[in-house]
Amino acid sequence: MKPRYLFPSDYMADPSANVFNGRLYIYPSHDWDAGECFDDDGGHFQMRDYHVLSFGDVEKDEATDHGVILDVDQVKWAEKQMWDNDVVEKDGKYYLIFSAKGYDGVFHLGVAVADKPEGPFVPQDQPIRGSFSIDPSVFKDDDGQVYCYFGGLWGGQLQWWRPLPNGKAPVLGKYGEENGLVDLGAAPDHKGELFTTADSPAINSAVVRMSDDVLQFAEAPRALVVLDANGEPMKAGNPHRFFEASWMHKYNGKYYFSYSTGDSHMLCYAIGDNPYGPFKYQGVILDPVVGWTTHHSIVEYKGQWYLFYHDCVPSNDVTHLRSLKVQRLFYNEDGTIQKVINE
Ligand code: FUB
Repeated sequence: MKPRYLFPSDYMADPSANVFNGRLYIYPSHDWDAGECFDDDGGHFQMRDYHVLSFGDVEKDEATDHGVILDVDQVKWAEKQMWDNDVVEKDGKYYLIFSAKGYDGVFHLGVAVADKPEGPFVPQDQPIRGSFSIDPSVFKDDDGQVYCYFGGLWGGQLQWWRPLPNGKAPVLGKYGEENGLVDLGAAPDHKGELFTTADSPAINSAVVRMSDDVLQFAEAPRALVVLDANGEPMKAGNPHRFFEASWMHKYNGKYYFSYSTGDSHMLCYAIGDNPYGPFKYQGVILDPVVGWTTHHSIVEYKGQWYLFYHDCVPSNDVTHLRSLKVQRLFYNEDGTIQKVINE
């Protein structure tokens, strides 16, 4: 199968693919050019709403666009920048977990609930207590527990977080020890090593178990550690270190954490034995595509595994306007993922 653009009639990105009731649903970010100039913090990504797309045959069918499922004007706490989202089903309800910037200038995660995968989704009045940063991916394990993986550097503000010791309850607030957010002030130079040196441990993504009603964190977020080939936490100077776009899937009983390396533009993955890790780095799934960002999801549908991602070839606007793509994904016998070639 050649890589396939999934929705040529509009610009969308950050595809979170899920199979609900035997049908494939994609929850993307909805790109548009709001006239904001490009900056390294993603200030040009001024997305306002989410659509959901669905497919019977994802290799052949045109997307069914179910329309707007949530608009920033419906969300009391969110001012702007409706970035990546994902949906999980629990006990017959569908929970959209999304990232947006609040009136406090901080990215938080919110929840909106629906009776059907295509919505309508009704948002909660407040963000998740103690939530921060961007790019939530929600994963339901075989025992029914739901975990949220999230975080993004630079404009995604993950560098403001310092993980709390396990067991401390998160508290809503901008900064302070209670929720693990530390005010580091304005980043002096994002292209530096983010308040660390190349030999310091990389800044980790976050993982947290959700409450049974999927509306709150059930615990304080924990650091998700990716180990390098030496079994050491990956270093900040490693081009394969985490940056954003967390995704979790399970294959043959193992936990596969995949992510974007951001400024080095790769999709990479690591394997662990449980939802919290640690995860051992395995390799690159996708080399850099045309565009400033890379983002993805991995899902099995009708007996075939797929990689969903985006690039900027159709728009030729490498910063603002991204297009959704799909391609088949294969495993080797030892459980490693075969690199996907984008051509
Ligand atoms: O879509 C806005 C941001 O761009 C996402 O949150 C990042 O993962 C990157 O794709």
